[in-house]
Amino acid sequence: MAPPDSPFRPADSPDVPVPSSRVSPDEIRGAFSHAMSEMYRQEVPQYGTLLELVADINRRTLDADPTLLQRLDAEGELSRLDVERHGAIRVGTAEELSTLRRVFALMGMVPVSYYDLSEAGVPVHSTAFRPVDDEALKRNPFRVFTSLLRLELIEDDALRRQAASILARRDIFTPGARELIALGERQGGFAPDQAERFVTEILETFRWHRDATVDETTYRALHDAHRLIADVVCFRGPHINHLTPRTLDIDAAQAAMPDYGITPKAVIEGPPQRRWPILLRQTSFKALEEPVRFAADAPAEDASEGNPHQGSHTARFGEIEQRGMALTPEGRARYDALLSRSRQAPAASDNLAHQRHLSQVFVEFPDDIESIRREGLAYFHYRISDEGRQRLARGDVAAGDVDTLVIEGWVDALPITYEDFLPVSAAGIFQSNLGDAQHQAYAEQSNQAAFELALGRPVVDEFTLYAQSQADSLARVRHQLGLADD
Ligand code: OOG
Ligand code: NI
Repeated sequence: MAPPDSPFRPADSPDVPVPSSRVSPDEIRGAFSHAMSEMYRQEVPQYGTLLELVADINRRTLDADPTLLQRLDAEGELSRLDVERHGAIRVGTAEELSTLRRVFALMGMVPVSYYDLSEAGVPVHSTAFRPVDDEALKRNPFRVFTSLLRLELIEDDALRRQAASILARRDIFTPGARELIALGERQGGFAPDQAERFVTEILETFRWHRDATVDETTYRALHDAHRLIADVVCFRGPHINHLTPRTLDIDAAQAAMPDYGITPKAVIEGPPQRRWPILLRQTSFKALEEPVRFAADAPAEDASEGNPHQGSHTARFGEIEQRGMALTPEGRARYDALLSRSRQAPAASDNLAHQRHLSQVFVEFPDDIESIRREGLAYFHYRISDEGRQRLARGDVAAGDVDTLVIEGWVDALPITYEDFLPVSAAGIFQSNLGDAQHQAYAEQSNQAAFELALGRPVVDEFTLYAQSQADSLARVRHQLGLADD
């Protein structure tokens, strides 16, 4: 049994015999996400301010829009709103990435999608670890955008070898974490006290360490190759670099940031404001300059400039996001085409002008829910409507395909929330933290096969997940209406 002060309740999952009081992965993920948020609040106080801002905006938005409140409630999204966030980390080796894959699996998170950031001049490729089934997403949709450094993109041979050997010497996991990972895998889960220790030990991997593992000369050399390379290679672990709460009105949040003492990046990434939000819109504040201490063997000539070991590093920032509906490949292709058309004009430096321009370009993307659904641009959950229930009780008989059922009012169609990321936006977020000087392009192609080899398994295709979730809901509703499959 759980000790009396344990935050975990044993899950009732008779399928896993050892230990009998297994904690569900959903609960571990929830506890981990909470612990990470508390740690980041201590490390980056502006993150706490951001949480307050988002809570204020969300409260105001829901007060002003009862329909939205009702819709989020119907979709089971109201309860997850306050705990919902994503984080991001960057790792240096295949072993680090594949061990994280095992860690996240114990929290019910799997790698979804492959993102190539090298096109945007950032020497990493990435995936997002997240829960995938509808129930787990409702409980806590915590996601971690996880990037692997592509050492092969460092041109200088000697520097590349040096970076590799520095990375080979570190272990980003505590011995306790390694033991617990193996134990959790052997048992197929954790007892409450083990789960608690697991969360505590894994948190250490994401902690900020102001002591760099390298001297200043090495840091400079790696930093000059790319600022991100220094961030990944020179520290003990992959410190969490941002945690992003979900706002219901990102335009209001962006506008309110200065009132809370936060300076946002110039423009909101992603699609424009719409009546029916699609995909993902994001904004961030710039990375903080934080003091670091370099390792002792700094070159002697630096000694004349006071303490040779002090320096600073900028990596950690804040971000907020607004999530809309998940698009089908067809919808996504239209989004990508419109976004790239919007980027042909010179970039606007203020957000209002940027949003005006985007909105003009995006008039071509339907903004009423029935057109979006009928044209197959987004994914939906189908549910029997209140009306449908009453008709069934009266003995009425439903017939027809899904469109007919929706039109005749038997079935409600609720858009499925987008749970993933957008590479162009991610590049914009990375870039806003790299300073304008670093806009290099990499000739190297994207390399999903190499990424998956490092990860130790293929990534899951996001479209397959949304399509399956939609198909499941449709099958369920047809069954409830006494109909054969579509
Ligand atoms: C990740 C940036 C991508 C997002 O929200 O698109 C990201 C990073 O800076 O490590 O988090
Ligand atoms: Ni992010």
